Amino acid sequence: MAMAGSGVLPAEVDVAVVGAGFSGLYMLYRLRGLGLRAVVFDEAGDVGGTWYWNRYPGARCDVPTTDYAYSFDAQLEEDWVWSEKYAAQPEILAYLQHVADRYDLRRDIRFGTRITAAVWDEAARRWRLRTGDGDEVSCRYYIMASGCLSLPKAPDIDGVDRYRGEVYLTGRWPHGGVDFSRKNVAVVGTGSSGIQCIPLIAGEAARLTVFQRTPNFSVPARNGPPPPDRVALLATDRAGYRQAARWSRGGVPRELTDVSGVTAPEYVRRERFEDAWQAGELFAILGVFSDQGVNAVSNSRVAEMIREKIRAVVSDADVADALSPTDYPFGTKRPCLDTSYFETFNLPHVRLVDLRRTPIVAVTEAGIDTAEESFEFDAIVFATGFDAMTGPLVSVAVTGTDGVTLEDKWQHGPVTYLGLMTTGFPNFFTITGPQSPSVLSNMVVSIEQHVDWIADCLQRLRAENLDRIEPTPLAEAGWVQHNQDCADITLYPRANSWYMGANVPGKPRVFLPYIGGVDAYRRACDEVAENGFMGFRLDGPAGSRCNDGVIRRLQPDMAMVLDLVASLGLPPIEAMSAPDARAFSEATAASRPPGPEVGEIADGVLPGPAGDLAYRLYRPPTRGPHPLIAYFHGGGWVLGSQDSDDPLCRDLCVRTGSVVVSVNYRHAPEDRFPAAADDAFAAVAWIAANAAALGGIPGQLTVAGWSAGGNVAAITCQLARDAGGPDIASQLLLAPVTDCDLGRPSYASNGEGFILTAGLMRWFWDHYADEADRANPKASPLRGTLDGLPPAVVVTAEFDPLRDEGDAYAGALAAAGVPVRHIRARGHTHTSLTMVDVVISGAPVRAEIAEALDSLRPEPARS
Ligand code: N01
Repeated sequence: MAMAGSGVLPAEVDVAVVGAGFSGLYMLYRLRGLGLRAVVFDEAGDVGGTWYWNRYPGARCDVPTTDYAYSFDAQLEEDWVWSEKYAAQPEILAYLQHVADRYDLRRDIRFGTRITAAVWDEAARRWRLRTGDGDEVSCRYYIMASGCLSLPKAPDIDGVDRYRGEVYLTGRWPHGGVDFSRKNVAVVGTGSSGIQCIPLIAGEAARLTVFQRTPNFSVPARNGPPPPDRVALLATDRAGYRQAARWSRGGVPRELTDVSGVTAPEYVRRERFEDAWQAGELFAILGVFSDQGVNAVSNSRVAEMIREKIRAVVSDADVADALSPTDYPFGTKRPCLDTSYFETFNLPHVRLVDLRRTPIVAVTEAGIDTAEESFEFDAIVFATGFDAMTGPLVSVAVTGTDGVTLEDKWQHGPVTYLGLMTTGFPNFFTITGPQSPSVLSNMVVSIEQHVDWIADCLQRLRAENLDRIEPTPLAEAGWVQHNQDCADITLYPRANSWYMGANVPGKPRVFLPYIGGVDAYRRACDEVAENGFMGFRLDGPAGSRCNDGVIRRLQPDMAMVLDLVASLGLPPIEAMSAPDARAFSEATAASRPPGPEVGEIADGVLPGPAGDLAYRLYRPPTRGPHPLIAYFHGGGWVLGSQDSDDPLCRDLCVRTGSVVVSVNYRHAPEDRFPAAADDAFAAVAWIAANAAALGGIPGQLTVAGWSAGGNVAAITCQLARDAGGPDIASQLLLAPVTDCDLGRPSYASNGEGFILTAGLMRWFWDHYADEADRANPKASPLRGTLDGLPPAVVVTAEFDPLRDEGDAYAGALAAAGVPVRHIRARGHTHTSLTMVDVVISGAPVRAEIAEALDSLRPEPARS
């Protein structure tokens, strides 16, 4: 057989690797270091991977070369000097060839060899691989280092085979280059490949026609010498710089901003944008504002400033318009770095055809027919992209345990643990696989992290006399969920991008990479390994073991908030006096986002049993009358006011279309049990009696509250039932205090580290009620009689110490025959749902709450 490696292909090796690009080369280097027998296969004629195939004019990296290089060998770094900030393809290929030579890697690489099939042999605990030449090799471990963007998408246009002129695919460019001079050329596609090659082809061709289906955001690369500041940093502290990259969000050290694109003044927004524009770096333009990836308003501000730049460059206003993306948020399709891309469209021999206005009908023998015109060309360049991330993996017929193929298993989208392995395919690893940061990061940093993790794993298995590793279904399902949670809080799923699989007809629409960040991802992988390879089943001669579990269960934005809170090292509230605790909670509330706009906000007072009670009324922007919600704030009967849950009340008002009346009540320790409950009951009676005057629909009153407010809301419903009024249509209890027993399991599992602690709850109870009073249903509504209560929406949060008592209340209500919608907020904490526009993952839960409340209303009142 044809081999670039030396000797005959061995029948058995320890490890087989597919791909000889950045991943495969470093993997081979590490495997050799472990003394494992390894063989690498690559279809290409030499090393390089992406940089072997993508030889089109203008092909360059889009992460600066100071960062886009291996870091495993400081001497290699010292010895290799990049000529440019963004090196061109020949230089990157030369670098990888140099690496192959330097470590004598080629002798274990079979070039021109494609692996077509891989079958797991459970009896032998080995993979059996078949090459395109029909050879077979068996290996203990099988590693796909096949890249994320290595399988070009076939141009899905009618008649492509009919065309008689020259056809080029950017991802499979001829080695000798192409001479476009004096030719009439078409380029189809305006992704990164199109945007890089279009200016160069325009510089050579007699005529160039660009067929654009979706305009792309692009930023001038400002290529030149490698950035001197970073070169200097590397010279003084290379190790520190690389370590910072490994623990950065995207694999390039960068200071993250906390400037919001929503609240920052315009001059600050422009200044920050202009700096990023001048920097000519993807991570700079993707990080102008802290919230541009998750907030549509913030994002639209960056997008509009880029469109202004396009309009300033492109002289024909219609062409500028067509080149300006408007129908997806900035960054949600991979933005590009360019050199004179938009300027190219000012050249007289370059024409843009906007396929949105005149779609391609077919490729003909002579050129391309659109709905309006027939074009003839000497050459067509397809820059039409790739079957990204999953394509290269499922293009090999990989068959795991029980005869299931990877393609079958992933028919609805990739299912992995850490983007490294997948259940049912033991000893099979993917480097930068789907559900790992990969394409959203500096690839080289992510590649090194994966290779190191896999190498360390194989070393541990050998040391422990184990030889089989496979993720558990539980761990895998948890990781898939976590990936989706991370993507769901961003704007990314809104775009038809290759990140979503949307560029390949028939491919499932699933967000493919992990968007939680290189740093967070590395932490998760490290924790898994440190916890006895949590979520993996390990087997071998030494026996079998499994520390099963889910590595990330918190909602990712809530986890970030908790990390931030922990980093501040704040004193515990329970160590403060009540006045200090109130001042502290008011100060922290002052810096939060305000919540949505409502129609009207008005303050007032209503009569309470021991004097006036202040309230704040929120009216929807729509015409009334509206349903009414009497709302009671949280704060453990000690803290808070009609002001404290402002963002939540606005959100409730807008989502439910209700007038919300948020009532303050007397607080402990000044006014102890049962002052809060008595005030709440009196307030509800007054609101019900004044429903029409408040703009509410009489008979449509919901009593609601969060935390201690949920406690007094629940009690009010019991008191109203016993007193024969006021008439309450429904109750909404958000993470309510329902019982004085602090011994439930959720107090133990969630009592520390989730903002509301067990210690703080004790402090609240101590301030509010004597021991003797706590079991009274007016303090612990769970101990009251529950039949005949209004229909309830009860919301409990997975990581709340109060979860179990909330669950118990929902269960007891249902058992008493009360209609209940119990919403379990997965991955959330006690405070999550109140953190409007901070914990974005709380929004769908609040939407569900609004829908649940609506479903409890009588038919005619439903929205
Ligand atoms: O591919 P793409 P790419 N008719 O999928 C269009 C990396 N990369 O090779 O958007 C008409 O982005 C398609 O239109 P639409 C980088 O991560 C990096 O350019 O689907 N048009 C789109 O305009 C990048 O994101 C560098 O509506 C059709 C284009 O073709 C990724 O690789 C350089 C069509 C494809 O764009 C992929 O980039 C190059 C059809 N039937 C690539 N089908 C660096 O700078 C597709 N299109 C390092």
